Amino acid sequence: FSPEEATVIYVLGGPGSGKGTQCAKLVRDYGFKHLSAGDLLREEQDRPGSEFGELIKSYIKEGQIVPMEVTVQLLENAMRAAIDKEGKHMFLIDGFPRKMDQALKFEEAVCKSKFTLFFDCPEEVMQERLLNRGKTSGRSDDNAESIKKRFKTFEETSMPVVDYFAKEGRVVQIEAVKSPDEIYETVKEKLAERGI
Ligand code: UP5
Ligand code: MG
Repeated sequence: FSPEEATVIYVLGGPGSGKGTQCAKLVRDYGFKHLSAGDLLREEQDRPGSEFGELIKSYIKEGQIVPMEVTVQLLENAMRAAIDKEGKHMFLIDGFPRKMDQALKFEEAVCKSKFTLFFDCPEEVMQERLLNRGKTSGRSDDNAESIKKRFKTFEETSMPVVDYFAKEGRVVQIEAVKSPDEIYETVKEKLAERGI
């Protein structure tokens, strides 16, 4: 994708930090196309005839990162469809890239991001949110055992991506402990500072 074709903002943060919640507000007010890598993987997992269904299922339950070829392809297809069918050019890519190889591959082969919105939240807070959501979400990874694995993967594998972009001055960090509306006020201010 050329820069005229697509503006990409990555949305990162630990499991339960509120990425999806904040993205929904941004879609409402700014007209971004929201692409959650996790949602795309869950859809692919449930798609009849998918050759990746079983693989995705086991990776998600174990809190592991699905091999990047699968995720990058799903994202690329979804971006192409949004441009062609909806005329959308501004993308919030939520929960991706969460491993260094994905980050380098996507930036080189698909589209360079404008910056990363990073939601910073302590594990205790995220854990409480996820266990609470688990009562009704039906998500296979919203249980204490999977949550623990997701936190470990986030610290070991995904934080290096955030650190890498931060070194380049391309991270907008937001404290994500207060209420969704309070956090969103900060998000809007920080986006305005970046000319959005
Ligand atoms: N909530 C939200 N904000 C709140 C607030 N300020 N105060 C109080 N409550 C708040 O929120 C989580 C819950 O908290 C909700 O109930 C919400 O109401 C409440 P949400 O906005 O959904 O947080 P989010 O950060 O989006 O949490 P999510 O669970 O989606 O994060 P994950 O990053 O764990 O999940 P994702 O779907 O991105 O990935 C799932 C799995 O897919 C990964 O573990 C991995 O196995 C796989 N994956 C890959 O392999 N590769 C990828 O590139 C991406 C995913
Ligand atoms: Mg999410």
